Amino acid sequence: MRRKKTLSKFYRDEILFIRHKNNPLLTADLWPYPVNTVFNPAAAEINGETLLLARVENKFGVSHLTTAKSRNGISGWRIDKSPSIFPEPQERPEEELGIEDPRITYIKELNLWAITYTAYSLDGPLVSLATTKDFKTFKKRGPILRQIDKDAALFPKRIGKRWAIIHRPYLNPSAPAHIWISFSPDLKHWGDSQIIMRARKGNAWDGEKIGICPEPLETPEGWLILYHGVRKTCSSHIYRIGLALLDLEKPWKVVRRSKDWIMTPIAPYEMLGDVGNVIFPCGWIHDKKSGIVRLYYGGADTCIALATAKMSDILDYVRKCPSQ
Ligand code: BMA
Repeated sequence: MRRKKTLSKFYRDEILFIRHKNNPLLTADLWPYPVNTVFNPAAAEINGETLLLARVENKFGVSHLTTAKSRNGISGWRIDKSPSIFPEPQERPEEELGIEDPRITYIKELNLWAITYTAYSLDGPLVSLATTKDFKTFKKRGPILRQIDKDAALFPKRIGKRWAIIHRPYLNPSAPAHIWISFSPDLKHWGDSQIIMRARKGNAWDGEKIGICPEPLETPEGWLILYHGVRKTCSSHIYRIGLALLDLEKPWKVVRRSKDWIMTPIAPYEMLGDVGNVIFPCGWIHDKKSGIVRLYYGGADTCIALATAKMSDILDYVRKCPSQ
């Protein structure tokens, strides 16, 4: 492994993604207004800058989404003085308990950014969609999947004639939860749903439930997806991440899936916080010039951190993962 001595401490899980020495990049005390925690950000590149859409939890316990921008994606963050997307329970009862965990997909055909996020209703989580052309004004399009569901990310282009989304419904709260795919002719009506990846059983790192992290990335090898896997322990849960590759034309077919996790909570800011032992990425940016993938994630439901890897190393790794 090539690693400069000047970087931060080496963590035993750093086979691919290396944590940035400035971690955590963003915390509640940097926010321009009083908040409890900032975490699980989606990411986009806009006008040559990195934009994060962070989940921000207020001191009551309800979350909204706020943008932060930086020229290099590491430092010099300019955080919006007020929330970008906030719950509006009067008009949208599904947002009563807040909005959480966004994922951003740029849809070239429509020349807009699509943001899928969890709308927390009194009866559980739903997947809602908002769109924007500039991250200044947002159009909320309401819940798009009808059942209790979360961890959804859209593909950036049609698969055949239809749009596709990866998501994680809760069909049985006492059974493991799996990753599904659904299709739509218009981004509004979704169907043809099927399970594409199951939580593994028992003590596996991804034995309890799994969900997609950021949006799928198109690569020559297939759709690259990062997913979080949850293991239930006697005292709590551990949120780790793994990789999978989906067939380019038939993304309901998993071609490769990592057997082991590729990153586990091990840094202090991932182990200690409001919910310890959690890494939860919702955004990544592939810089095609340098070949580097910047992964933005929440640490312990408390802060925002960055880890980087070379796309060529990620593809080398996933190519060697077991075929499915
Ligand atoms: C999940 C989501 C995430 C959170 C994680 C760990 O179910 O709610 O937002 O980071 O739990 O608490």
